[in-house]
Amino acid sequence: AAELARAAAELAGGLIAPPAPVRLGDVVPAPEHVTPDPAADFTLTGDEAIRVDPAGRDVAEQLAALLRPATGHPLPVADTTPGPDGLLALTLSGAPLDAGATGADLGAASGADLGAEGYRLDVTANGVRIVAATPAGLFYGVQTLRQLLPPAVESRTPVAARWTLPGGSIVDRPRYPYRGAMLDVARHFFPVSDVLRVIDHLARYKLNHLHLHLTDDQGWRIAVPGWPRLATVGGVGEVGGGPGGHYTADDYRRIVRHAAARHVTVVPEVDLPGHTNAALVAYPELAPDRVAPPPYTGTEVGFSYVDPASERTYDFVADVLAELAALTPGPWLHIGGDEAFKVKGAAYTGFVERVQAIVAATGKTVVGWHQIAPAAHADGRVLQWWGTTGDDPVTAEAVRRGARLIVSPGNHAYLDMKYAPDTPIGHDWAGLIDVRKAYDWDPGSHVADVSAEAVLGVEAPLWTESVTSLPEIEFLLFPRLPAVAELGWSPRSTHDWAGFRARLAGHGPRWTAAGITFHRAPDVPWP
Ligand code: TNX
Repeated sequence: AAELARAAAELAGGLIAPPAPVRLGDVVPAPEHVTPDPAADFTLTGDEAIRVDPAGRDVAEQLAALLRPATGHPLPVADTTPGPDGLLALTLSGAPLDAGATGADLGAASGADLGAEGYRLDVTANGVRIVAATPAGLFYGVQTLRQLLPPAVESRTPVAARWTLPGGSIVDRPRYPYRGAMLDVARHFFPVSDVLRVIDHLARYKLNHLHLHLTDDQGWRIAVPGWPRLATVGGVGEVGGGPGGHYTADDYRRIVRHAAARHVTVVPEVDLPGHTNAALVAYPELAPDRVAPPPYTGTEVGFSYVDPASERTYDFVADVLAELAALTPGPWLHIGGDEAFKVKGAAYTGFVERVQAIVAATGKTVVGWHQIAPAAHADGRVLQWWGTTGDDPVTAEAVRRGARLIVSPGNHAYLDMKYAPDTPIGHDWAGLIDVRKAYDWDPGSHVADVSAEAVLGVEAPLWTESVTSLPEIEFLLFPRLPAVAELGWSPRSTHDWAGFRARLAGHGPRWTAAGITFHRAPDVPWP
C-alpha cells in the first residue's frame, strides 16, 4: 500500500502526498508531550538550509552530518535569519514561537521552561524548528528529529526515499539529570574506536553519562604519571588471556572530547580497595604481603586488595585520582568499593573515608558502588545501587545522611545478564533480563525507604567478562539500553509496556540501516 501511495504521489507530481511513515509519537525515549497535526507533515525538498543561532552551530553541523549521507541533500548550515519556506531552524533561548505554529502547550515552549536539556520541536508545513535553552537541548531535539524520518535516514549511503516528517509539536525534557551506561574495559579491553561508537549509541537515546570501569583484577587500563607500570604491566592481559591494553592520556582525552560533543559526561572509575590484582602485579608494594601476585585472567571476584594500612597506598590513590581529575572535565570520580571481601569493618570504612577525602581534595564529587554506604557521609556523595531485591536498609540510611542514588538494579538494568537461557554470552547470577524486565520497573520508587528526590538517575552497566567485541557489546545493549534510557528520560506517566514495545519495534530497521548488531528479542514485534 505504501508502495502504491508513493507511485500515485509521483504520478501526481507530488500533489497527493502519502502520510509520513513514522508517527510523531513513535519516539524512544517517549517525549513528555506530543501533539500530532497530520495536516502539517513536512517533506524535505533538498533545498533546505539549516539555520541556527551561532552558539548552536555545532549541533546544526551534527544534524547536517546525520542527514546528508542518506538524503544526499547539501544542507548548508547558515546563521539564523528569517528564512524562506522549507527551513530547518535551530533556535536557542525562549524566543517567541511563530504565531499559530502548532497545537497545544505553547506555554511550556520558552527556553527557560525547557530547562538545561529540554527542547521543543515543531513540524509544520513550512519546515522544522527546534527551540531549546541550551545546545544540549537542541542536540536532544535533533535526536528526536532523526527518529521522525524514515529508518533509511540511518544509511550512510544515498537512498531514494521521500523524507517526510510527521506534523505537530513535541515538548520534551528529562525526568532525571543522570542517565548513564557503564562499559567495563578492564575484563576485556576495547579500543578507543569502540568506546566512541558506544558513546554514539548513548547519545541517540538521550543518555548523558558514560561510566568507564577502568581497572579491575584482569587489567589496569589508564596510564598514570609516576606509576608507569600500572599501564605497561597492569594493562597487559584480560579475561581468557587476550592481549589487553590501556588508554594513554591522549586516548582518554579523545574519548572525553567525543563524549562532550554529544553532551555525554565521562565518569571514570578506579575500583578500590578490592578488584586490584592488576595494580598489585605492577606494584607489589601496594599488596598487603608486598608480593606480586600472578596476572589474573579468570572471572572470580573479591580476592585482591590494596593494603589499607599502608601510607604508600594513599600516595598511589592520590596520584591516580589527581590524574583522572585532571583528565576529566565532568564532576564525578567513581571509586568502586564493591566486593572488597577481605577488607572488613573499620578497615574498610576507614579506607573509603580517606579516599572520599582525596576525591574532595581534587574538587570532584565522589561516586561509589552502594557497598560504600556504611562509610561516613561526604559532601554530595552518590551511591550506585546494584542490588537485586529493592530492599537495602544500609543504603537507605546513607541516603538519610545525605547521599544521592544512581539506581542500577542487577536484575533489571544489568546489560551483562542473559536475555534468555540460550543467550550465547552473558551471566545469569541476577536473573534473566528480557526487554520487558529491563523496562518494567520504576527508578523513583525501586529502593525501599529512599525518597524519590534522592534519586539522581539510572545507569545500565555492562560488565564484560563474557564480552569480547563491539558486535557483542551491541547485542547486549540493543534493545535493552533504549529501555533503561526511557526510564531515565521519560515522565512516569508515559510508562506503558505495550506502547513501548511497539515504538521500540520501529527501531530495528534503524539499527539495521546503521549497521548496529541487536538481539531480535521475541517480546518485541519487529516489523
Ligand atoms: C558484580 S556489580 C560485580 C562485577 C562483576 C559483575 C558481573 C558489581 C559492582 N560488581 O565485578 O563483573 O557482578 O555481573
